[in-house]
Amino acid sequence: MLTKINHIGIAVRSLEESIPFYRDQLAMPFAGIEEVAEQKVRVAMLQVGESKIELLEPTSEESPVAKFIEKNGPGIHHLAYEVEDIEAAIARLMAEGARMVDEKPRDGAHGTRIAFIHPKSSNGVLTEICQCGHISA
Ligand code: CMX
Repeated sequence: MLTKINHIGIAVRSLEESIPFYRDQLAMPFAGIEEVAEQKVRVAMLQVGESKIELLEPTSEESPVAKFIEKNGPGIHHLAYEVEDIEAAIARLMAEGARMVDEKPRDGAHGTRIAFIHPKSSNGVLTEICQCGHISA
C-alpha cells in the first residue's frame, strides 16, 4: 500500500527564518513556497533523495500547526507516506480500525491529495498518506 516516505513535516514559526538552515547549510534543493489555504499553512519543500522536508508555517491562530507550536514549540509535526490510490488506502485503514482525521482526501501542497490519521491511533505520530497528482509533489 505504501510506496515510500514522501515527506517529513516540520512546524516552524517563520519560513523565512527556517529555510536558510536547510537550503544553505544542508544544501538541500529548494522547491519554493506555496500556501495551502484549506490547512491554514504556508509550506516550503526541500528535496532530500526521493523524499522531502516540508516546513510548515501557520497562517492563522486557528491553524493546527499554530496549536501544535503553542503546545510543543517548533519541531517534527508529521510523517507522510506516499500511496498510489488514496481512496483504497483510506478504505483499508478504516477497515483495519485506524481513526482517520480525514475520511475523504483533501488537497495538499503541489497538487497532492492527502488524508491524516489521528495521532491517538498511530502511537502519537501524526501520520499522513498522500497521493501525487499530475504535478510532481
Ligand atoms: N503530532 C502528535 N500529536 C498531536 C499533533 C501532532 N502533530 N497534533 C496534535 N496532537 C495531539 C495533541 O497533543 C493532543 O494530545 P492530548 O489529547 O494528549 O493533549 C491531541 O492530539 C489533540 O490535539 P489538539 O491540540 O486538541 O488539537 P485537535 O484535537 O483540534 O486536532 C488533529 C488534532 C491531529 C486532529 C489536528 O491537528 C489535525 O487535523 N491535524 C491534521 C491537519 C494538519 O496538521 N494540517 C497541517 C499540515 C498541512 C500539510 O501537510 O499540507
